Amino acid sequence: MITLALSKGRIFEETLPLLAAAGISPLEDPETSRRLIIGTNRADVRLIIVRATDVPTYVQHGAADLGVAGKDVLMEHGGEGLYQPVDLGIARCRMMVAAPVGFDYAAAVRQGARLRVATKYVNTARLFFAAKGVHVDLIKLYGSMELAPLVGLADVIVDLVSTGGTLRANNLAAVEEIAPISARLIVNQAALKLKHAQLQPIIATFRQAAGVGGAG
Ligand code: PRT
Ligand code: MG
Repeated sequence: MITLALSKGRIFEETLPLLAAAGISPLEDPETSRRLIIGTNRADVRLIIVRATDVPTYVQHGAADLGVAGKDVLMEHGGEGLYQPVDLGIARCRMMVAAPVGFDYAAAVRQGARLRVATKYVNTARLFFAAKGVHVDLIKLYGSMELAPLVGLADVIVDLVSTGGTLRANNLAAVEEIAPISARLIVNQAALKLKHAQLQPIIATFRQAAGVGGAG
């Protein structure tokens, strides 16, 4: 049995064409089904539906052989025990530092000001600002980071930006890019050896399908 960990929403939707290319189609839609284990047309392949941030954990411990996870999630997790063979080029966005319109971020950095940073990506933010030599107080949030600077909880946020609509709607602006983000195929390192014959064709098909899509 091969187990693939996916999260609902954009990761699931954008992985469907890649699964189709590998001849795999889910028997249920996770958006409407309450099942967390979903069978496929292939008796030897099943999907498990977990939170986006939990995908690397399931794969790292071998509870799933494969998974699809955002680069943001992987940077924060650390990627330990994971093989990352393919940049799938899906669920693209950018990880950015954003601040209220009018906040002089460059001046604050130049003057060595201590910045209050609200984010769910505390590990990534810590490394990023440490490398710049900027002193930060990190404030861990689990969602709606955009609110924090508006009510005085933080000076800036570290969050994902796609269209920029959410920042604009909250009178915030991106001030620095941390990394371009896309989703990666991740594989448990032990499974890659033990189930090589079963996993290799799926990995190869995902690589090819991602390439055909102009990404990867
Ligand atoms: O939503 P939930 O709390 O259940 O979990 P999640 O947010 O971890 O999952 P999901 O499905 O929202 O995101 C899964 C993955 O999609 C992330 O890990 C990213 O790799 C990727 N991705 C791509 C995004 C975005 N684009 C994105 N725009 N994830 C989140 N966003 C959010 C962003 O955080 C911000 O709140 O969308 C908002 C900004 O979008 P724009 O278009 O207004 O700029
Ligand atoms: Mg989300």
